[in-house]
Amino acid sequence: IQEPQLQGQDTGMQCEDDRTGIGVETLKRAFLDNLFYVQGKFPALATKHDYYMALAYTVRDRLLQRWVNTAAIYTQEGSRTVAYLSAEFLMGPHLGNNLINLGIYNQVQQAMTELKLDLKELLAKEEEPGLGNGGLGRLAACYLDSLASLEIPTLGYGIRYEFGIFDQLIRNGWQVEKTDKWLRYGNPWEIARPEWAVSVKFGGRTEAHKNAQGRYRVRWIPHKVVLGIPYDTPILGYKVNTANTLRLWKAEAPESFDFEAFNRGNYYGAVDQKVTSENLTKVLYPNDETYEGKQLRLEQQYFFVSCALQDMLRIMLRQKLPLEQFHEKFAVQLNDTHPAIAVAELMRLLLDEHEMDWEPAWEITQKTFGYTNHTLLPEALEKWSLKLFSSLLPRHLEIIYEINWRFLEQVRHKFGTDEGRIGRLSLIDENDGKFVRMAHLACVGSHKINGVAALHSELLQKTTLLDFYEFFPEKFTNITNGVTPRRWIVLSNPKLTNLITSCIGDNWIKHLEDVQRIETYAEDPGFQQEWQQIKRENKVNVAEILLDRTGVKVDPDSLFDIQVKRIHQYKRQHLNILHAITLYNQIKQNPNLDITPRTLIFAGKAAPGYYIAKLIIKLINSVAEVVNKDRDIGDRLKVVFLPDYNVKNSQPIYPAADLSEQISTAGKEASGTGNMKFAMNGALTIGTLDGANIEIRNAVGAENFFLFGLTTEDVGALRLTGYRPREYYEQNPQLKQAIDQIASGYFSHGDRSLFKPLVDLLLDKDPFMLMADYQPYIDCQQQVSQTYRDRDRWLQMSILNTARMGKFSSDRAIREYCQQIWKVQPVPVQLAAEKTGDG
Ligand code: GL5
Repeated sequence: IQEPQLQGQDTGMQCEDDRTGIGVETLKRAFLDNLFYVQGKFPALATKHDYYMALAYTVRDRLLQRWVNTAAIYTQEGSRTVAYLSAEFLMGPHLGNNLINLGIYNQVQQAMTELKLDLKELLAKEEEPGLGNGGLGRLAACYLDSLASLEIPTLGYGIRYEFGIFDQLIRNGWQVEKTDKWLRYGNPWEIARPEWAVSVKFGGRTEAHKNAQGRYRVRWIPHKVVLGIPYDTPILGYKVNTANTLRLWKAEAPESFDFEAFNRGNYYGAVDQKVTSENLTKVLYPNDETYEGKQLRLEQQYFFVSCALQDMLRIMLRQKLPLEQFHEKFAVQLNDTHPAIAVAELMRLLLDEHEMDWEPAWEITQKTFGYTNHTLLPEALEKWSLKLFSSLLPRHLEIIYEINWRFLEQVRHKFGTDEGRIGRLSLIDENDGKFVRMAHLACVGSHKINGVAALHSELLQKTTLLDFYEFFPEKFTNITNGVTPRRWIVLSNPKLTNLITSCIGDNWIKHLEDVQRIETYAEDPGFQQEWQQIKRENKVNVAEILLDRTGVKVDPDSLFDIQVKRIHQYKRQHLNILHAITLYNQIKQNPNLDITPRTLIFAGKAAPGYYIAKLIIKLINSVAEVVNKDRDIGDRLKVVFLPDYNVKNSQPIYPAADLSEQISTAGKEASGTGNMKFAMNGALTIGTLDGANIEIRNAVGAENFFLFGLTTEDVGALRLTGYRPREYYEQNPQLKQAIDQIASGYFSHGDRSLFKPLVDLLLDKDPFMLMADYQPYIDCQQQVSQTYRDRDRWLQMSILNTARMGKFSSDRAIREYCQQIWKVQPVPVQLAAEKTGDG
């Protein structure tokens, strides 16, 4: 791995400090020292996990110098800061990433080898913080990496869930969920900051009172108070000294022991409050893009938002900045509506706690927030019943009513009394019961609203947020998602990294547009040969993983056709499986068929309560069971489901793909980010015109992308004219055969009832139009198979995909957020040693 040379470091062995030095001898010494003094072990007794911990602390020591310097400079300069509010941060393992960003991967590898340890094995010991469900949480993590790498002062604010996303086991083909106890053996990357704890109120009532100046004010008398304790993790940028902070909040009881209850002899009652308070941050809700109107979830959202805003106010006061400058000090981004209550909370803090008047408080609030929408799916639109909302946040409801009243007055002023429009725009939904609409609160309370890909932003303006777009079009913009090339190329695909760097140098790691320069080698036989060799080695690696975790042996020379993401009907893993069944039937009907051998790899979690998604997992495994053991099929087709998809398990997958499946129903996938990770690593995409696929296709060239299927307009038109899925089934013998086999128990040991709900859904309603897209998909897959046989053509396409993915770096996305929304500038960090010029 090519490594950055960090400034301000003495790499000579003699005078290196054990906590900052990066020479191999120093690293070894520091590592053994940490093994002894932190883990309390010596080599003869140490486990692999002890070694991992010792290494993690050794790396953390090297981060701390930068972290402390960064904080000092931000404090000293009172820098304008991005506060990224997100209910999810899916960070993935820290160790490998920190080694890359510190630029010490090779030295550490050597140090471990000299100590007869294998760095890869130690990296595998890290329990990843799975504090997110999927794309939205991982996007937040990529953005933190880019913000630090671009030297933008940033605080990430979220929740320190004690249990993150569940671990997935596959038992008899079904998903089984297991609690994710990621904190079990301790977390070396975080530092608790109990001195910055804050109190968060819930429930109770409000009352009016007069302040010292005789002015009317509101006081909130809560029913309960919970303490928020911040836990900080350093986020180091690549090739820079900037180390920003991810600040996650844990809930605790203010007084963890009730002496009154204890003295009454009620021991259990005495600890009760502690238990209920700590429940608040116990577990991440495992639903992706579906909200559940649960009280605990609203409590989580309000809890971390209130902690974050109080923390920002504390920082302002410490820096002696007047609160009128809140929006100048902080640009606060709402990652979806999960933190949207922040709009009402900032108003409350400014009005009630800091006695500001409504107008200035509202101006500050609107100038502070930006809102990113991440999905158009109606089931994801958060709304809270007034009953629940008022019982938990009575003061916020009053504030929301006031915001709404003033807002609707402006609407009337602009559009006249159009009651339909007013009803649609209102922050309160009165259609079927009464609810607070969180997306509306976010729109009204922010100065910018963005979607996450061009199509998605366009659809937001034309459909879900049309009325808001008509009212304040100037607030709307698009920022297409991106992913960090540090984790998703450099760390995941070291061989490809070395090949690219050997040709064009390593500037591309910070400026991914530069990777375009490998285009000149796209037809170079020597380069193609190396490209192919690397892909093959990456596939051999995944073949070993699959054998180890599933017992299925796959051929690394077959076409690796991969779909990894959350299991959702709209993502259409079941369309992919219909293709698998079709290939299977083709071979069975013609056993000598000369087809391009394929390995279909699936991975992904289903929300525990999402029955159809779980049935799709069962179907994939059931088809796999039949296909993989059929002697007629041999190595021509294999189907594998890799259990427990998470960041760690995904890292080897992207580099091993020949084909990336991005086959959602057009108009449903807001952006997608897996699509970007695959293409950057040289996979070709088979995909619909959905989300960022459209922009990826434009970037890599239509001739290097396998396009099929209905467009968003087609989907809408078909729905309007009356969609009859059963007709496609009746008119297409291949499709009919595949569906009939599923229905007849061919893949379920004769059980006809097992997949009936899925079959009925497809034939009667087919909400995601698999039946309509089936034949175009099969035809397109046929084209994929043919192209794969033309080795040179395929390699050229693969190289061009990587070469043209520059736009999809999260660095580009973050630059756009900085310029268009946050108006924030880089603040470079120098280490103290650099400033004084001595060591
Ligand atoms: C999502 C969208 O579904 C993805 O298309 C998008 O790439 C991602 C990040 O913007 O956001 N919305 C969402 O709630 N999850 C997503 O992955 O979980």
